[in-house]
Amino acid sequence: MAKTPTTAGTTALGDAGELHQTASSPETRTTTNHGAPISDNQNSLKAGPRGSTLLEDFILREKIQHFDHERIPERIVHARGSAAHGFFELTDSLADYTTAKILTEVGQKTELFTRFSTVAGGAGSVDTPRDVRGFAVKFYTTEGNWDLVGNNIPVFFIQDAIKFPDLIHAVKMEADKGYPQAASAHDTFWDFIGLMPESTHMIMWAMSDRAIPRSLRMIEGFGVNTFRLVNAEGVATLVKFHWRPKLGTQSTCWDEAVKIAGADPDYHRRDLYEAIAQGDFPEWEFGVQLFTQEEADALPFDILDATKLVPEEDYPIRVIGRMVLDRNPDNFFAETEQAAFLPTNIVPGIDFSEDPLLQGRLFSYQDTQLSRLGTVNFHQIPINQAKGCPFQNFQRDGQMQTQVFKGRANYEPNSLAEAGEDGGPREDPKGGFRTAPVPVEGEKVRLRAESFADHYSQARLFFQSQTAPEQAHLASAIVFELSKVSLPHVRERVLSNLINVDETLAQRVAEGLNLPLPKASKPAVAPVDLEPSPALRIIGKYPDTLKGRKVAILVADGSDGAVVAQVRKAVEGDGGSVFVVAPKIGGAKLADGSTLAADGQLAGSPSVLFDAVAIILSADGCAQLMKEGAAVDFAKDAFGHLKAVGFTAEAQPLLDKAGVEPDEGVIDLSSAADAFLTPARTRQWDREPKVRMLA
Ligand code: HDE
Repeated sequence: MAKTPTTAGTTALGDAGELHQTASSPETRTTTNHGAPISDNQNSLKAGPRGSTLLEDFILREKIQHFDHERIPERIVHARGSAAHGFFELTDSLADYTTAKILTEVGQKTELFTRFSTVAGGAGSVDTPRDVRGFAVKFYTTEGNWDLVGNNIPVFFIQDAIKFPDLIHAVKMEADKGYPQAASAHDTFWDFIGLMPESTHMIMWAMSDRAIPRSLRMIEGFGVNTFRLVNAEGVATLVKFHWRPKLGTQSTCWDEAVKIAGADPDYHRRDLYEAIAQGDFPEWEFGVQLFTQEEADALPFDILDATKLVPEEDYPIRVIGRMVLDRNPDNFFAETEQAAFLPTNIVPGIDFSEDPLLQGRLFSYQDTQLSRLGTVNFHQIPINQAKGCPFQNFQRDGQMQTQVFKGRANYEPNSLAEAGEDGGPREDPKGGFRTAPVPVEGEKVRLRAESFADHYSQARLFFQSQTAPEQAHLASAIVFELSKVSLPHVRERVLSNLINVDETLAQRVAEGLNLPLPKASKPAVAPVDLEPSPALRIIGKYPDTLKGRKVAILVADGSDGAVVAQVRKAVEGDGGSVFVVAPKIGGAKLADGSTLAADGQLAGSPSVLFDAVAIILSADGCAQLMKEGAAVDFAKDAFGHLKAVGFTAEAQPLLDKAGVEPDEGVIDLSSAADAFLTPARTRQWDREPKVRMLA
């Protein structure tokens, strides 16, 4: 509809000031990217009030053009991620082993930026698929940036970088179909895995509960590849890096993770952001396993093989520091998206190993940033800049150069200083990065060392080290994944390989698929039994508090406020947080006539989002909620996902309808509210056989 022009260039509707705020001073006004002030950010320039729009409108063109180019290519792997700023504090010096200041100056706090990610899904995929989690830390040290680009699983699928593109092509959505997104449960992934026995150990981890974490605050981190530390005498020590979460390693149930994907696709991102925003800062211990070359040579596998781990029981982790994440990014794109992690970002005193997976990584990350961030100058983006120290050299120009260099010294050697000019930076033979003098020998060959040939012993070690429920979850996960595989020969090959891991596991998976067990495949090296490693379990290692855990209290009109207050006090007293769920967001009218505001509406706050639930209802409230599917599911899922369910006696009919049966995790809240805390701190593993048929 035509609008009446009021002044030239504006209309009654668009007249700045009528419908929106305008600038009150030059400091607050909107400008173009080149600084010209904008008078009207609501209307394009037209030939008359009803158009056409004029090509002359540089403000419109600049704004639309910038928008058109807002997206950059997403990471080819690890596209979906969430990050935070924080610091590292050294508590124990490794001065005997390294000159790196970050590992020798006790008490020193180093700024860092940590990005967690899933691997297979795109940037817009969900947070809770079954997947490995990336755990990438950029330390802004005083000797340059050190990036420890790790995962939440200590081993990897392949031994040589040359297989990486194949692995990733196989796991990503299938090339012809464009699905499945963020899922390994499909033909091409399992086809590759079946043909690549070296991946079997990692498959054990990826099918375990570690691949469906409860929170990014509750995952372990591993450098995976072996590195070296180099001391002042030039002596090198082999090292593996570890992160251990203060909140313990905690996971979801598989069917719960699937439901969370729908209920809150940003479940992990939100959890991390909110925890930090509330001052509940996630924290990890940092530890190392150290080996001399002789010790490494004596191990029954090759320390350069990234499909192997060194059991903690044999080489304990020495905790030397801590990481605290205490600040959310201000801008997701500028920081989290543009962060470029590079295993080649290393500092004097730390060095690489010859691990052929790591060697390929040393090329890949630098290279991929060029297509993703578009220029060799990506190190100048604020999040990537070396903040702990100056950076200077004679590299010049390139797209998006932001540094304005002075003088003419842009080459080396130069003698300009002799003429009183600035001659620029120089190499530092003493303090500069030096590669450890590791001997190398041999002919040029495309071969895999024989010491890499045992693909099954550690897969067996992992499976046999798990508790019974964890073994059942692992077997069921493989059944789930192979049930999504449509090619019978692919399923069969995986089963043949699994026999080499553990015959009972293969048998359970075969039964879960209702398929006969084929003959075992022939391993390159016969697997051996190793001493079980309890450190590889998760169950039994939950911390003994509600710290980091979230309890939902379901209320409706007529609920007893005193019981709500009691539960809140107990939960918060134990370090947990409370989230009130009510049928309506405005809250519920309690028995005493007061209104309790809700944190979430029932339909949008299913129990899968919480660690335990307290269902506090009056008889009337219960009668109403019996007719609400979301309420029945709330109780049913909490029970099914092995959570503590606290309830008032009046809520019993809802529990009956939901199939909640009495057990040690189902607590009448009229008993001491504290009785609810013990089961709320963990999951009720004993309940599982009642609610789920596991392989
Ligand atoms: Fe990566 N990996 N990777 N990777 N990786 C990338 O680099 C690659 C591997 C890991 O939050 C890419 O900047 C090769 C192991 C993390 O931004 C790319 C090989 C481990 C992240 C790349 C591996 C990792 C990446 C894609 C086999 C655990 C996300 C975007 C030799 C130790 C970092 C990017 C972030 C990202 C290559 C194997 C961890 C393509 C070639 C093993 C946490 O360069």
